Amino acid sequence: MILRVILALLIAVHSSCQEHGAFKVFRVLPTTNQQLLQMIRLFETADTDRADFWHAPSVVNGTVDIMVAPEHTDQFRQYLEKHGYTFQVAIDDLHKLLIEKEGNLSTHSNDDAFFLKRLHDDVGFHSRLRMGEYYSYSVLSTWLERIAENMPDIAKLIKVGTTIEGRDILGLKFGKDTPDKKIVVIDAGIHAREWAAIHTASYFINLIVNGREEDPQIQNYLDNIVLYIIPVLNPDGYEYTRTDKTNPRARMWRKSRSPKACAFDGVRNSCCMGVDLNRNFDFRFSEIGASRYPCSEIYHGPSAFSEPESKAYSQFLTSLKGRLEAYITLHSYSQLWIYSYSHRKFTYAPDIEETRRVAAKAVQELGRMYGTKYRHGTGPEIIYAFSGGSTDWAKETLKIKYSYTIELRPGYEEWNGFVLDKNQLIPTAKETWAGVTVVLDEVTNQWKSSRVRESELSRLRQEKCSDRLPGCAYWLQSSPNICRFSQSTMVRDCAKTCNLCHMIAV
Ligand code: 0X9
Ligand code: ZN
Repeated sequence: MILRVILALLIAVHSSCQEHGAFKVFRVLPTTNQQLLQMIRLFETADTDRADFWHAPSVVNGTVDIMVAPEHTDQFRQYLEKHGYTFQVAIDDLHKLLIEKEGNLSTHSNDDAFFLKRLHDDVGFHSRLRMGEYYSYSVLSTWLERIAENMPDIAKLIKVGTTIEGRDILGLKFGKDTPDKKIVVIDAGIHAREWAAIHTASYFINLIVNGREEDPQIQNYLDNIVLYIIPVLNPDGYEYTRTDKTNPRARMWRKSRSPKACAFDGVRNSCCMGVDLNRNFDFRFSEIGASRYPCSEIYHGPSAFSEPESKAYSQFLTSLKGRLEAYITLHSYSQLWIYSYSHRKFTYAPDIEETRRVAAKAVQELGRMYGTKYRHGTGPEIIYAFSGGSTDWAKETLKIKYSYTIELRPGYEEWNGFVLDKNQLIPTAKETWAGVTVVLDEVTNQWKSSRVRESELSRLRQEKCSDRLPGCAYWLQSSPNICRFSQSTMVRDCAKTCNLCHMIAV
């Protein structure tokens, strides 16, 4: 009898393991050009449900990590062997690893209820969210709403748009807006599984809201720039990754949750949900490093800005055109500070020197905190080429001075990059903030010195402003429009009488 019970238990445990399955992560090393091209082709055509690439294949002898579903691991191994790949199994049981790493993190609805209660606590509003944890989108949204309600002098709630499943894409706008101030936008979570990025953006909000009184640097930003932070650009995808936090299929979801689309791949007609929103921007749409197959995790969607999330976001960024000085998007992982352009090697915007200078400084500053090593460069130079991303679109279309993609910890070679150790979450956010402040300081200081220059110029102009000829008052009386119609002559001869001091060359 006892034996039968044990046996039944063993079968139950075994089948429950089978259910979640032994998802494996293969580390593959393409050693020839042919193998690299084959991997790229697989990356662009593979069904995410079978083989989910954690990195795009980029160079010969560069490793590629691929998560493979339990029912396909044997077949995949045979495929690698048949084509002579060098490979190893980097993670033998991803489900088990997720339980170990994230199993006890607060991602449950009970915790949500606890935090929602706390955010609405009648004793008083608690703006401080405990960091080092992950929160549901509903907790994060309520938190943002409550900050805006309770601190209207420093933060305003903004709604960027609505997702395909009807969620509001929310963010906060910090700093008093005046038309001459420069704007910086920071976002995260365009890729659902990159939780460390969402945590980092939330950390920034927490820091600004709760640290501003002790930190003169933050106060300086609040006084001199307008800063938008949108912590989750793809909330549908994020919520999906939380549905079953130890099931790799859910937790490792990357795309949005748009309805199924189908395409014939030469063998069968495959239909899948979701679009990679960072392939859906109107920058060389679908040209490279993106896929036309809906089951691929880099599916670019039917057309540029076909998705409500990317469309709304592009409209939001466009509405800031002219004042938008920096745009930073947080991703994970690989420890990279990336700038434009991503579609081809050695292709830059005209202000590349300045872009590079600030990136180098940011990476240096970031590393000073814990010694974390970042590399900087354009995508194709340091990782891989792709098109349709938000920063390239913003750089080209909106002519933003500083447009950066940051790939957070851990480094490229880590074996479980999307599942960051819990104790690394806060350090990751802290060091990233140190890097980001380099960009914020540039924007703030440049604006301040341009204001000083402006006021110095206007003082000089007032000093120099006079009439060169004696008849100015008489001319103005007899032809009231003369200042406007003969402006350049009048700036030279009658600047004072015509009120044209601001046009004097100094
Ligand atoms: O591929 C992406 O969309 C981003 N990387 S991620 O691993 N987070 O998915 C951005 C890639 C950065 N830029 C280039 N590779 N050019
Ligand atoms: Zn990403």
